[in-house]
Amino acid sequence: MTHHQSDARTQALSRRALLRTMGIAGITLASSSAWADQSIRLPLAGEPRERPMTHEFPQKRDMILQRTRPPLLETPMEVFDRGVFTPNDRFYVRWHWAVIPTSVDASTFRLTVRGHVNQVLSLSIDDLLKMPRVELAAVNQCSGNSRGFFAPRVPGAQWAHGAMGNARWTGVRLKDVLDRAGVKSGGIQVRFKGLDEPVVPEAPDIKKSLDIDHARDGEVMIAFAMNGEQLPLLNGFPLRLIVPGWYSTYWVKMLSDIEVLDRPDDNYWMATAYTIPDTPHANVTPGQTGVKMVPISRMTPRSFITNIADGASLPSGASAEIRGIAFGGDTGVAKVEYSVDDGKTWQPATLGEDHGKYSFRRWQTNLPPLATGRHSLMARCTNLAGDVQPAEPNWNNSGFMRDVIEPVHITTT
Ligand SMILES: Nc1nc2c(c(=O)[nH]1)N[C@H]1C(S)=C(S)[C@@H](COP(=O)(O)O)O[C@H]1N2
Ligand SMILES: [Mo]
Repeated sequence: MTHHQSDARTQALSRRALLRTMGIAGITLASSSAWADQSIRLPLAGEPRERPMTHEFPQKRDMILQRTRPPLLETPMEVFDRGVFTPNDRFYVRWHWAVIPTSVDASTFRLTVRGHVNQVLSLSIDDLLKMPRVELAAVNQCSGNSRGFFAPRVPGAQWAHGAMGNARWTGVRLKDVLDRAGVKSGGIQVRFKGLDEPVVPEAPDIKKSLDIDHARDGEVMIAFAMNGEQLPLLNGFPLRLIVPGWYSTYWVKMLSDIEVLDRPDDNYWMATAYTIPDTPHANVTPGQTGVKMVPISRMTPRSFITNIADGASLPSGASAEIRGIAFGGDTGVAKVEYSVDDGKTWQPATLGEDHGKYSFRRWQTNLPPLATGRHSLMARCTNLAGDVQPAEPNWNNSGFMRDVIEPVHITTT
């Protein structure tokens, strides 16, 4: 099947199921006393490395608690070991403002399309459900995923590798919605905003923009379903933007407002926040000044070993399976290789099923028997454009775009 074809499961997504009001009113988003007493140790660059686990957020099971208000919940690595799609109730959560809507009534919800268009639209979920549907698998990754490995440390959430997830998204093409409104000539960008509002009125509303050609490429999607179910509230119920291959800062949640602009968007969230050095891998030296900054955009290839934790010990002489996930960034995975000798030599791993170029891809291999001692296991992904993960970590003062080969250190005894 092509990644645009719906499968039987999502065909079955009923109108009723999608229009169900998502309400968590009455459940406090974060009752501080209610953490599970469990904690998890993350292999971060600096202390503290312990994080509490929580199961107290609506529609979420055990998650790593990075911050309570706004909710920042991380997916533990073991979840990525279980399957190529990240379950909705283990999918990471990130919001900027502490106050987010705790319920949305899908039957009265409207998506506005306005600005440089022939006709202003106010679309109900029902209107969208009547339009042609598309589906694709895509990785949603925060720009700051893995920030906690930056050395020297940078401010911001100290994520390990779990500010990412892969899902099958179902919705309508943004292009079809824009065509319905009729973009006037001179429309050059499209700006997106969700229902969340800043806590203080002077703070800038979160708005993100895409160039008009990108917005109309037929891949950018307004999604109403994730892995065959309505979106969890914390992941943007009832609608979110999907920008395949791009960092999730553009994947606006609770999408309620689309504005076609006839001038470049210079709002804070485009011009100041989420910019990166215009250098390979957004890499600079700490303290370096005078670097040209550009908005973050495409993702780069990454890969992870998911079944062996850093610091694990394995029996020597026995052969062990290693496996994991990889993604190509803004194109597909061409190959995943592994190394057991600190990256001196590399062998190809076996790739799992291809769910489309924006999806996670599973990989696995059997290690040769290793001598007693310490070893570092590595995986590296090359994408279809020939881009390969670097051996040296990048650094920038926002902690964005980490994509280095991530070794897992083990001891064989
Ligand atoms: N409305 C809204 N959309 C948003 C954000 C937000 O704060 N508000 N944060 C963005 C960022 S930076 C990330 S990483 C993703 C997180 O998506 P998730 O919570 O579904 O994993 O949402 C994006 N969309
Ligand atoms: Mo993000």
